[in-house]
Order: sequence, then structure tokens, then C-alpha cells
Amino acid sequence: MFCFQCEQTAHGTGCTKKGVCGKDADTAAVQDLLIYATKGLSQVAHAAREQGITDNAADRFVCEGTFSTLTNVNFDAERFVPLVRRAVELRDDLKSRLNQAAEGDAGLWAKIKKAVGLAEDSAISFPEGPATFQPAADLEGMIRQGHEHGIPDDPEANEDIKSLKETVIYGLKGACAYADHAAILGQESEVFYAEMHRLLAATLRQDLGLEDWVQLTMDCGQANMKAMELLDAGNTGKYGHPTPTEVPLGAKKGPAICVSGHDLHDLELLLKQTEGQGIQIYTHGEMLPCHGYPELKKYPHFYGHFGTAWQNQQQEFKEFPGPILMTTNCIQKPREEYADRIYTTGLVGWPGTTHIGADKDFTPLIEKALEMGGFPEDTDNGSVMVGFARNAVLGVADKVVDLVKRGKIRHFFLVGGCDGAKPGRSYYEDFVDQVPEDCVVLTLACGKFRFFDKDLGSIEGLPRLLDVGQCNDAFSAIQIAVALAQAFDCEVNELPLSMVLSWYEQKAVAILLTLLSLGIKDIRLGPTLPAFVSENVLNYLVENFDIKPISTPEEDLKAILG
Ligand code: FS2
Ligand code: SF4
Repeated sequence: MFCFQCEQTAHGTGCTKKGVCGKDADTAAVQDLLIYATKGLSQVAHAAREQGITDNAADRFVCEGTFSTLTNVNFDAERFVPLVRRAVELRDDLKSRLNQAAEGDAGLWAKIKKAVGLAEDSAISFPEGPATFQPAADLEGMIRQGHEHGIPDDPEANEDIKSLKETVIYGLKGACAYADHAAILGQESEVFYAEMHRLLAATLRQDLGLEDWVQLTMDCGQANMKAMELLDAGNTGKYGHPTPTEVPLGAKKGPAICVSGHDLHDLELLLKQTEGQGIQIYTHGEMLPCHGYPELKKYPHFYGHFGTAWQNQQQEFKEFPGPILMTTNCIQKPREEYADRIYTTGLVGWPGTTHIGADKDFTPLIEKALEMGGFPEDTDNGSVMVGFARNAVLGVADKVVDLVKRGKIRHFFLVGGCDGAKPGRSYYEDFVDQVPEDCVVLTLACGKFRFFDKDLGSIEGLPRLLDVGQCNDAFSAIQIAVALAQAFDCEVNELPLSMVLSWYEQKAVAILLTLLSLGIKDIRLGPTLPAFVSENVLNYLVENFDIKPISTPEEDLKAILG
């Protein structure tokens, strides 16, 4: 196996025997095979779209398939077998529709060849490879095939093009994850699907140069902006705009269920199914911001938040006296102490763990919660505030602008992103500790758990620590920045705002590409830089976007506040 898609990759270069995340070589191989098959599907889907032939099942499938291969989502090799088969089935269906269309249009194949980068006089219709590949009959066979289609399958290619291709693939994985969540909430976009297929199909082309790849990387950032916008519309359209909300960190006596991941729809279904049963629902990790949504917080048994970031779950879940539902990443290998009460749903998987299927019948969790009895007594562990997404912050925009103009707020810092286990990540907590009192910290994603329960006080009633939401709420943070730039009649890059970001998995890659595609400069990124970024690509980013690795909180604050 070879995988270097996330920040904790072995030795900072690549996992080769087993993933640091727990992914084994067999699962890595079938994930690689699924990506390979999905590229073939997108190659055909892109060509078909150019001729006005679309297939929503193929669109949705590419989102789900790529999302399944994100870090810490699905570790169950068996679950990839039907996915690989489905990719090929959808691909062949689109091919036969193209064949039918060509019967009445003699010039059609010339157009199709152009769309997939083949010469007009080519003897074949699609390049050999994933557009023609046939899957093996069983998992063992697919694992063998997967070993042939891993990442370094292009030894002749230019290092920088390889680097940008992988960047686009990882960015797309993140964007597809958001698009999948959005589609579940009824928000889809032809514009996004067209870009998704075009970009994935482009990763198979041999005729594109470095400049093309730089552009495709920016296009990927824009596609992710669209995906985050769709998800924002899905979340706020269905559950209302988040409002500032106090969330208890303690416990209420009685049966309890803990929900982790990112999926608001799963949470809503669970809240409905547990109504009136005396069970309290707790969020974990990236589900914390759900407490701010009016249509979720209206449930009286949606109680509080348990634990911190995903990488602490093996310690923390042992202590939770009830079942745990994983709706998306980030799942880690369940420890024996709680292996019989952790459940997966949606695209998440861990071998041997009970999976709640598409019927979303949470009865096994409800029965488990009632059987276990939950917390023996009420406990008070303080609280945190959530719900400072764009609507809430822009609702007090006049006040914010006034505070800046009067010199009461000197600077804004967006400190957030994905968390991880490396010790160097204490930088973010130390950074927030040292932010001067006349500055405001906006935060989002699971990186916030390094400092989410700190009391930073307020500036004339405006809290100094504002939780914007989940990682996808980077969309909200961008809207806040754009609105502030309008209020100050300046560019976003001229605002007294600095972004100090942490990355871990591919959603963070997608968000970074979005920020770059919007022209945002001077981002500080840590704890280390991605292994898949080549030296020349890094130099390009530094020269054109002034992107910087984090140094120390002291030095970075001094440099920013000058
Ligand atoms: Fe955190 Fe994990 Fe949110 Fe990432 S809970 S690292 O998937 O998407 O961010
Ligand atoms: Fe390694 Fe990350 Fe890939 Fe897991 S997802 S195998 S930790 S690079």
C-alpha cells in the first residue's frame, strides 16, 4: 500500500505497510481500486455531459464513493466490493447511452474523444484504463487489482504534475463529502457535478501541462466553494440559521446516546426516534455546532456535548455510559471497552461494528441506551457557546465595525481546521492563549477543541471566542470576511484578519484550495505541510499566495501584529 493523503502519514512521507490511522493494506487496495473505477466513471460521465447526457445516480455515486475513501471514514474492505461494481455498472450504462446517441450523430465520437483528451483519429473511444477496466469477481481479486492501481502508478510523470493531480484528487474528496451531505438535505447542483466529473476525468489525461494543473487546482477550490454553499443552504434551509447557544459539557442523569461525525440529518432522525423515551442526546466532536440550529435545539432531550476532538475518542468513549453513533469521519479502531456499543451509519465503517443501514432505524441504539441506564447523576462541567455562524455575526456587523473603528478590536484571527494527534498541535492552544485582549478569535472545525472551553471574555459584550461551526462552515467564515471587507470598503486581504489553520484530512485540503482560489493570502498552515506537495508546488504557493508554515505562537503573533 501507499497512502499519503493525510497529515499523520507515516514519517511525513507515506504509509506503506499499514496506515497510521489503522487502515490495513487490503482496505487501502480496494479504496485505491474504487478511486480508479470512479475516475473511469467520471471520464465517461464528463464526455456524456458534454453531449447533454446526465445521470443523477452516477453523480451521487461519485460523491459517495470518493467520500468513502476519506481518512477515518470506512475501514471495512468488504463494503468496497459493491461500490467498485456499482462504479463500473454506472459507467457502462452511460457508455451505452453514448453509443445510442452516436447512432444518430456521425460526428459524436470526435467530440467525445476531444472531451477526454484523445486525438480525433484515435482508434479507441476512451483511453484504455479505468474507462474499460473490469472488476474481479471477489474481494481477494479486487485487492490484487487495487495493488496495481495505487498512487505512484504514473512513474514517468513530472513530479509537480503528480503533486497537483493528487492535490486535486484530495480536494475533490473533501468537496464530494460536503456535496454528499448537501444532497442528503436536498441540495444538489449541476454546476458542481459537471466540475466534479471534469476534474476527476482530467486526472487521467496525459496531455495537460503544469499551467493547466495549476488552473485545475484552483477550479477544484471553486468547486468546493460551491459544495460548501450547497451544504450551508441544506443545513440552514432545513434547520434554520444557528443562533448563539449555551451548551452544557456535563451530564444529565439517565440514559444517553452520543452522536459523532458531521451529519445533521442523522442527528435529526435520532432526535425524532428518541422523543419521549427519557434518553438524552449528546454531541461529540464536529457535531457540537448542531446545538445552535433552531430546528435541532427545539428537542428538549438534545442535551449537551461530550468529550473533545476525534483523536481522543478511544479514551473518552470508554467513559460514555451509552451507545455511540458515528455518522461520518473521524472513527478510530473501537476499543474493547466500547466495541459492543459503537454503531456506524451512512458511509462510515469498521469491520465487526453494527452498521445502521439506509432505513436509519436506530432501535438497536435506543435499546442499548435504555439497557445501560446512562449517567448515574447530574454533573456540572461548565458550558461553551456555539452558534456564531454568518447570520449571527453579521447581525451585529455594525457593532463589530464600530468596535474596530474605535480601536477596541485590533485584529481578528481565524484559528481552526482539522485536529490530529501530533504534539506540535499544541501550537494552536498556545497561540489562542497569547492572542492579545483587544483581538477576537473566530474558530471552526475540530481544531477548536484545543481551546473551545477557554473563557476569553468579551469586548463590550462581543465574545472574544466565536465558534462559527463545523469545517464546512468555512463557507460562513468566508461570508463574514467578505461582508466585513464591504463594510470597510477594502479587499479581504486588507482586513485586520489573519488565518491560522491546521489541516489533517482531505476536507481541509478542499477548504485550503477554496481560500487560495478566492485569492486569500498570508495563510499560516500547520502543523506540517502536506507530503503530496512537491518542492516546486510549495514554492509556487509561497510566491503567489504568501502561504507560510506555522513557526511559534510568539513569532507568528509578532509578525502578524507587527
Ligand atoms: Fe475533524 Fe475529522 Fe471536520 Fe475533519 S472530525 S479531522 O474529518 O472534517 O475536521
Ligand atoms: Fe496513512 Fe493518512 Fe492514508 Fe491513513 S489516511 S493510510 S494515516 S496517509
